[in-house]
Amino acid sequence: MKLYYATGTCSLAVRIIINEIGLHSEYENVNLKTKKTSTGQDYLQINPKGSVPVIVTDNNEILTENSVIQQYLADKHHATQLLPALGDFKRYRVLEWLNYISTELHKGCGPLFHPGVPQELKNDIFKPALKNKLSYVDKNLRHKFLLDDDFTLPDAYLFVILTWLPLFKIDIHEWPHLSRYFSDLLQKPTIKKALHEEGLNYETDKQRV
Ligand SMILES: N[C@@H](CCC(=O)N[C@@H](CS)C(=O)NCC(=O)O)C(=O)O
Repeated sequence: MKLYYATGTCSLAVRIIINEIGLHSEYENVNLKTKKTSTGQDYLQINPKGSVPVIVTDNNEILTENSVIQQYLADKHHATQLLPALGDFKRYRVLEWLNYISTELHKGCGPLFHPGVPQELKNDIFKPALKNKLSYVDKNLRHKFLLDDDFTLPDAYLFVILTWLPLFKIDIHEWPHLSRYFSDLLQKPTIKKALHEEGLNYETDKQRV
């Protein structure tokens, strides 16, 4: 299997899931600006959408879309601790969060990353909208992870989004539960491994805002 990724982007969530399941994978970095991979391939030939993550399965299938890749990996490897089996209602709670994080939180960050969006619009519209959604998550984070004491697929995805907040000058300490959750996740061995593999270090709170 191979993961096409870009450092610190949402593809990091797939890497965390690969580590959680204990899979062996190759990794190839993608330059999202030039759409060239680190071995010089034209990335648009691999994924015409131009985005990461992409996996190439052992059967040479190319699979795109973060949430779907995560589901595929968990199902294929029977990682029911990350995504409960069909028929278990908790599966749909996990998918409910996964979808929320993908469509509301992740895509809510899009305009804040976009250099063409005027700062005023970012400050007046997009930042408050994202903060409202973070408040919603914070209110629901009464336990260790999103779904009680079990680390599941959306926790990996949420973790990655939380690493982006300093880029938007959003201070995670506004939300006590989210802040505690993020600090705990930074200590999780599979996340530490993923960060190390991508040469990232979000260790100290002081660096973050
Ligand atoms: N619909 C895709 C979107 C993934 C996405 O937004 N990836 C970003 C990195 S976090 C990206 O590759 N952006 C560059 C681009 O789309 O050209 C998914 O859910 O996997």
